[in-house]
Amino acid sequence: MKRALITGITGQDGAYLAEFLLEKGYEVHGLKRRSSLINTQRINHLYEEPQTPGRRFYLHYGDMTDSTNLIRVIQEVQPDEIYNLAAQSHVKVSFESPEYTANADALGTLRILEAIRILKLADKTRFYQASTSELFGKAAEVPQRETTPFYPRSPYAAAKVYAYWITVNYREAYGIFASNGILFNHESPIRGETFVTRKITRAVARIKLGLQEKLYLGNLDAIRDWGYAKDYVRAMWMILNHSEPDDFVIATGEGHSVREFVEKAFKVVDIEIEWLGRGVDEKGIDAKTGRVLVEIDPRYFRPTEVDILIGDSTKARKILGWEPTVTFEQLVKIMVESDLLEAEKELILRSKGFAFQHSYVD
Ligand code: NDP
Ligand code: GDR
Repeated sequence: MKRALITGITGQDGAYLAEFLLEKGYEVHGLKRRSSLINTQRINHLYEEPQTPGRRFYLHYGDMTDSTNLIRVIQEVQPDEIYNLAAQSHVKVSFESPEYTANADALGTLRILEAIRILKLADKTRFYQASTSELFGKAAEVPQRETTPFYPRSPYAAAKVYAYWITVNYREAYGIFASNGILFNHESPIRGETFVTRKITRAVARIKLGLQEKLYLGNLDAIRDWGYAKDYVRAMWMILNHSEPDDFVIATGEGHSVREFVEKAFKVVDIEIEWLGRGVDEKGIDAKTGRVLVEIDPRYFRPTEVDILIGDSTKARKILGWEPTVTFEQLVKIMVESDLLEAEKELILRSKGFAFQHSYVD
């Protein structure tokens, strides 16, 4: 039985990857940081009692900023594969917490690679690094491929550039099977609520059911290549189980603006959006009623923006045989429908007189 260690197991990708590896018969270990509130919502369905015979799912307390803890967990687990998904992953937040982002995202990656080296696991343990299309930033070409030069545009992206190169360096210097998956944006019903896709689908569902008035957004012109997270965790496994360590772009090859995402999401609930005005005065109105549903709030603008990311994943398609299975339209529909169910739950709670605590989503 293969043993995998996933850092960031409580996040979107960590949860889907854990499910995927358990289905493949792996023993799965996850690194979870201590939190004052429960942070395992995405993986609670995978939990096994410690007494369960043939148990294959384990969690370990840990943090990417704590070397000794990482060394101890890796020593205990002796993993065949490490998927390094833990990160302060929000681009806008990285401008507020640049030093922490560098510590967790850049040095955190180094700490794991060093642990593999110190524990003499270089011949046993394969290492996957969660690299990102944000490496390309203000890219010199569209679409972006493995050979496109990096031009990071945020503290997050700069930290991930370090993580990318230290992964390549440990592969070349110490012969570790270490690979980068350069993944473009990927989304799902369990995407964090402050990323733009989930913020939109959640708001559309709540507006449709009368729980919310408006959606405030930043730059509507940004173009992203949005895929489905389950397709992307499969790519991570394919990258680590290839015969050679290598770096791969994973993307759908299709770009859409934030504005288009908004239109498509409202369409799922039969609302046609019309746009009026320009720049910060732009508004999205319900074409039938004239009600303003979308407004711009400059607080969501970034000091430096990434205008257009569209990936060319020809290399992964040819060498790994990876293909995405979910289209942009399907993705938007999957997310809106799931958020409609969440909004319905909220309505039921309210109708029964339970004061519903609105969660802080900014
Ligand atoms: P999430 O933000 O959903 O999850 C991040 C995970 O990292 C969470 O489990 C979080 O724990 C954990 N984490 C954060 N800081 C630390 C720390 N200091 N120590 C230990 N754990 C920590 O991200 P995604 O699942 O979307 O992304 C997974 C990885 O892939 C990230 O590295 C991200 O940067 C990268 N990536 C994501 C893309 C995407 O479109 N989703 C695209 C390309 C790359 P907690 O739950 O406690 O907060
Ligand atoms: P991104 O994702 O920065 O691409 O990073 P995000 O969804 O945060 O932003 C995408 C684009 O939408 C614009 N935008 C807004 N973004 C947010 N979050 N909130 C808003 O209100 C809003 N309005 C407009 C942004 O300016 C941006 O252009 C994600 C993360 O998962 C990273 O960890 C990962 O590496 C990259 O994707 C690939």
